[in-house]
Amino acid sequence: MSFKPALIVVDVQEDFCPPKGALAVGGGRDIVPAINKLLAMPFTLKVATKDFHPQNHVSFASNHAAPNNKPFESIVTIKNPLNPNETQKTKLWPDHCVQGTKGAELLPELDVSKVDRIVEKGKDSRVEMYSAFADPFQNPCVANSGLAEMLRGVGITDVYVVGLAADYCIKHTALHAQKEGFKTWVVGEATRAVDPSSMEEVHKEYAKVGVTVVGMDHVVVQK
Ligand code: VGL
Ligand code: ZN
Repeated sequence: MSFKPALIVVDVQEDFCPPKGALAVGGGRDIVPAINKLLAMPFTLKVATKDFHPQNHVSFASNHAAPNNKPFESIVTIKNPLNPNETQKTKLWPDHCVQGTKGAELLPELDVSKVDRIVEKGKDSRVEMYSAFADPFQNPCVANSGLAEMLRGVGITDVYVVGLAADYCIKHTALHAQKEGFKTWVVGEATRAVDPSSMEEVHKEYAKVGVTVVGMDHVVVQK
């Protein structure tokens, strides 16, 4: 079987980065040199994703009533809008990556000229969408970005995931990619976590399903 790797650069956006991001991840900007190095390599396809929410998005604490509306803390139950019998518990955040705002923009230092496709996610106000592939509902899924079809369309076998945040969108995108049948790799140095203390648990989840964390020196684009 031929080896065709894709690079998925997840949510390298102003709102996830110091100094001014609404949901700034510690060291978020520091991963750009590593990501630019990867973007210079001959992956079969290079995709950048953007968290791209409408102002009325369900994950914004500002759209919920007190007392269960504390950003970074409150957990709310949301119903599948297509099937009220299916529910998900989800965390609330400060308003972030609102469509059309500065916070939603990719970092200017990211080498976007090397990116083949941009995928916007989290556009359906009714559902959270950490995975760049789809929302977490299954029965049925509510928002599919088309990413899996895009990757299969060019025969991708392996997916390398980098970007922000390691414990949310990276984790869910990597687990989803592996489940979709792509051999999935996460480049550790090219990610940062909202809560670094959660990463041990994330790595255990990866080990269980076959997602592999690699260093920059072990990224392979040709076999
Ligand atoms: C993300 C929290 C809320 C992420 C997106 O990109 O990891 N985290 N929305
Ligand atoms: Zn978001």
